[in-house]
Formats: sequence, structure tokens, C-alpha cells
Amino acid sequence: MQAYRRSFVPGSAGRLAVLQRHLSAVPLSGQVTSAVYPSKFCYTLDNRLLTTEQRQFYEENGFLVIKNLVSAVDIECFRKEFERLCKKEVTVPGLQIMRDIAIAKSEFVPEQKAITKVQNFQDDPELFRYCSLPQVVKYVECFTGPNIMAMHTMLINKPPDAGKKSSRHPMHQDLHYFPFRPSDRIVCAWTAMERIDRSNGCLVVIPGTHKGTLKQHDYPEWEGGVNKMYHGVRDFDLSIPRVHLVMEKGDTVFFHPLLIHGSGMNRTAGFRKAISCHYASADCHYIDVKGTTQENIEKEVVELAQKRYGLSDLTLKDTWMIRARLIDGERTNL
Ligand SMILES: O=C(O)CCC(=O)C(=O)O
Repeated sequence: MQAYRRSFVPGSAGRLAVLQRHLSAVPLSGQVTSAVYPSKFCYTLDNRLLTTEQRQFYEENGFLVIKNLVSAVDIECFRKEFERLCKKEVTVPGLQIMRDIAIAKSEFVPEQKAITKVQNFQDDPELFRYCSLPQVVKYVECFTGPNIMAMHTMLINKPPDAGKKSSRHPMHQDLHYFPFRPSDRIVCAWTAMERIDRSNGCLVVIPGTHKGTLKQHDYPEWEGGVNKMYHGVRDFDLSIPRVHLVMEKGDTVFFHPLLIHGSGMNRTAGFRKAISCHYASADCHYIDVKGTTQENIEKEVVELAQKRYGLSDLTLKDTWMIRARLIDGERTNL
């Protein structure tokens, strides 16, 4: 990629125009900040794809929505493959199937109705096609650079809430789960597989939080229970203004791993689907999370993986190295 303008400081009229344009393109429930733009970009790399306004928006807010990026045809293929997995018509090594705590406990629910997400589909060629879609990867490169690894994959199937509010996803930072750095070279691509709004539990973000630090995460104390691995920011202040991202089928949001986000309850009768991949630069490095806020998730992930693979000396780094796949460039570190 060729470098182009490295620094750009628009005046206040310019900043206002940037915000107005983005707000009119993407339906948001709240306001994003209009703070002064940085003179130097840190969260995006020089590239020929993002407009200066898009770069500034991501730098300031920690997310960027690209409309209509994934075709309806591709989304239909991913949906069909998900159904095949639920019906066990295909089995994929390493695939993790997660169930909703409230629905899985109730009787008379067909197996696939309790499935909240499938994770680690790196060895399912059909679903993994999402991670290497050229129109997605070209945006990813603006955040990671040319050596691109797919680190974590999910198809989220938010079920109709069973009355316990367990279909919510607590506010969290994805970096809590990742033992690799630097965080600025990690990005999530999350694509709506249908229209997603407040009724079926859209993504909720707190703009600008990617500029902060990694917070302590725990299981929230929710009366109706909380799904496995759904950690949330400890003592999260519910009064902090948040923005609901209303997205149409195929719209894709790219967001920073420190951005505090979650999703609401699904109040509809349908299963709300989204597909996502976390990418990182292959030049990132693994860190030891001992003695950090990430120790609790390390324990949970390692215990599960050791049981699953029957290997008592498996480490957190091993669990990531097994899943990581090269998308473009060279596998330098990860
Ligand atoms: O799709 C959603 O509901 C949010 C998923 C999410 O934030 C996650 O799994 O980390």
C-alpha cells in the first residue's frame, strides 16, 4: 500500500461536516463525539481505500460502518451452512457450539433453537469464505497492514429471548479475550445477516472507548443467568451514553478491540444472525496474561480446551495458534 497524506487537521466546520455525513449514512441512536481530530493517525494505517473522513471517524470513535459490503447471495450460503451445522448434517473439527442458558434448560426445545452461536469455524470452508471475502479483507488491511491473520470466527444466532433477558450480550471489550498485541493492529468485522435494529438486539457501542485501557471483566450478576464466556466490564456504568447501530443485511461494521460494546435483547420471534471475524496483523505478538485482568478468562478457556483436546499442558497461546489462519501476506509471528 502506498502512503498518502499522513496528517490532516480540519477546522471545526470540516469536523462538523464529517459527522453530519456519517450520521446521515448510518442510523445511530445517539450522538458520536465531535472532539478535535488527531493530527496523526494511530488506529488506521495509510491506505488508498478509506476516505480521510472515514479514517477520522474511526480514529475518533473506534468503529466504522460500511453499507452493503456482503452480498445477499453470500449471506444465504452462510445461513444454509449454519443450518447444516445445527442439524449435524456436517461436522467440523474444532467448531464450538454455544447454547443459550435459559433456552437450553427448558424442555421441548429442538436442539438448534437453543444455539446462540458457533465459534471457531476456521475449518468450515463455506463459513470461512466470509473471512477471505476480498471486499472485507481490503478494509481489514487498513487496520492490520498486509500480513493478515483470521484469529477468531463467530456466527451469532441471537435467539428470541426466553423471558430471562439472557439473549443480551453484556458490554465488553473483545481485547479481554485476546493474548496478543498491539491492540491497534486488531480489528473485528461484523456483518448483519438481516436487518438488525433495537427490536432484535442490535450492536450497542460506546464511541471513543477504544482510546482507553482494558478494563476488568467478570460475569455480570444477572437475575436470569448469563451465557458461558459472556463476560462484561465490571461495575459498568449504565448511564454512559451509548449508540445503537441499526444495520441492514450485508452492512459491515469494523471496530477496535478496546471499543466497549454489547448487544440488546431479541424481542422478536426470529433468530437474529450476524457473522464476524477478528483479524490481527501477523506481526502482532503473544503476551503472557498472568497477573493481569485477563487471568480469569485464561483459566476458563484453558480448562475447556484441555478437556476438549485431552491435553493437560495446553496453554492459552496454543489455543490461539491452533485456530489462527493466514488470510493474506506472510505468517510472521502469530
Ligand atoms: O452479535 C452480538 O450480539 C455481539 C457479539 C459480541 O459482541 C461478541 O460475541 O463479542
